Amino acid sequence: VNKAGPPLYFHGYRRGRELGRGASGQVFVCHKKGDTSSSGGGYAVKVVDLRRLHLQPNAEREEKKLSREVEILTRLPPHPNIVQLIDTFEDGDWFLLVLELVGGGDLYTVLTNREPPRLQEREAAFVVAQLVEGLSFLHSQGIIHRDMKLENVLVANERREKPLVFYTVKITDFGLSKAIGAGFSEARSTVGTRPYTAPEVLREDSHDFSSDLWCLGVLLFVLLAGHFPFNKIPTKQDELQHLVGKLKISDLSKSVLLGLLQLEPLKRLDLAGLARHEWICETIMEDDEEKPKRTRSV
Ligand code: PIT
Repeated sequence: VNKAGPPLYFHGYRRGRELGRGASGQVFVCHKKGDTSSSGGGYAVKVVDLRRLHLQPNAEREEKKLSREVEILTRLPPHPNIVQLIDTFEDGDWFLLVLELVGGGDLYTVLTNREPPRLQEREAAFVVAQLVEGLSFLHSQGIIHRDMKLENVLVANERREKPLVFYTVKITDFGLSKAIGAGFSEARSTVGTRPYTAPEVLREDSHDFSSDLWCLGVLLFVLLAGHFPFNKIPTKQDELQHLVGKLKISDLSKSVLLGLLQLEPLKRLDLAGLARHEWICETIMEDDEEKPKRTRSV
């Protein structure tokens, strides 16, 4: 299928080196033709092979996912911790999403290139603080990401040799995201007539939002431990307590992890709680030599 590969040139862009590939497509660096700025500028382009997509047994679902992702990204105002969509094109058998270039690779790769494969607690706190910013913005826009994982957190490559405290991180891949509320075609249907609707049905939205925080808990566990907490979600909260308890990390880090890895969504730490948690506040406020210039533009 499409032996020639994705187009080298499209709508005034030239495709460059491959940045990565996922289930939904390949991502390349790309440049605007005639853009002579030598400042290392450029874009990323995600190319989706439409012929392959249409041949899949679940083609209809895949198409819907793609159009949902494009709809969400198109409507989302820019935010420093979200990868921005620049433009979309259809070119023959290819669908192209031109995105903001985030050149430092994803967190999964960053982690696997480390020995041992984990972050210092301080680095993790800076990463999570930015993910809280990004997720708070998404949730305020009625978007649940639903696929928060290391692969979907990109790192800006400002200074490779520095600890991660110096980098901006950005959330990407809205292929599984859900939009709730006004204006979206996938608006959640609350069944029933308002004054009669049961509280648990009304609460459903906040349950959904809190699922992003569970994922964030798993992500943070991997960042700090260097391995996944479990293959299958434990059935008892005690088991999670034990998994976190045996890590060689500070008590503050453990308390954040346990706050996020709550089986019961209503007991789970929320974004506001996380943002004002001592683990984040204290770390970010610490005034030492390593403190990055938070004001630097991205
Ligand atoms: C990079 C650098 C960059 C953007 C991306 C990856 C984008 C990844 C991506 C975007 C999607 C998606 C899956 C992956 O569904 O600047 O290494 O919209």
